[in-house]
Amino acid sequence: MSASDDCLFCAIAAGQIPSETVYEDETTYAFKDINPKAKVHVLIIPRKHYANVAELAKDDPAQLVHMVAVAQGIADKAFHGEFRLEFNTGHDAGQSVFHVHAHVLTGEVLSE
Ligand code: D5M
Repeated sequence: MSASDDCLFCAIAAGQIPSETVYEDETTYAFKDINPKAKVHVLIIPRKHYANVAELAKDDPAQLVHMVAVAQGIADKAFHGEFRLEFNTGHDAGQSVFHVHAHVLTGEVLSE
């Protein structure tokens, strides 16, 4: 799937819109969520555009596996390796940006 010209997270991954980088490599970009729900709240995205995690899993499962490894690395540094990983999938599930992103919540003991 090609990048969408009006996709916020494509623009962030391309450096066209500023963000606070946490991790990056050739395929993957991670940055601080603008509205943190935990002491450490990072979004991990593939540089390639996929609308949601189901599309990503179908088209490039290795990229999804890599994103889990990136989440683990962030949590290893921030909070003895423990973290919550969320993919809101669809408007009615709370997805507001339609470029797949993993929410990594860590850095503190999480309730629920
Ligand atoms: O999550 C979308 C998330 O994206 C939400 O937690 C806010 C975050 N967001 C939106 N714009 C920005 C920018 N510009 N920088 C950093 N974080 C941002 P969803 O699961 O789609 O509701």
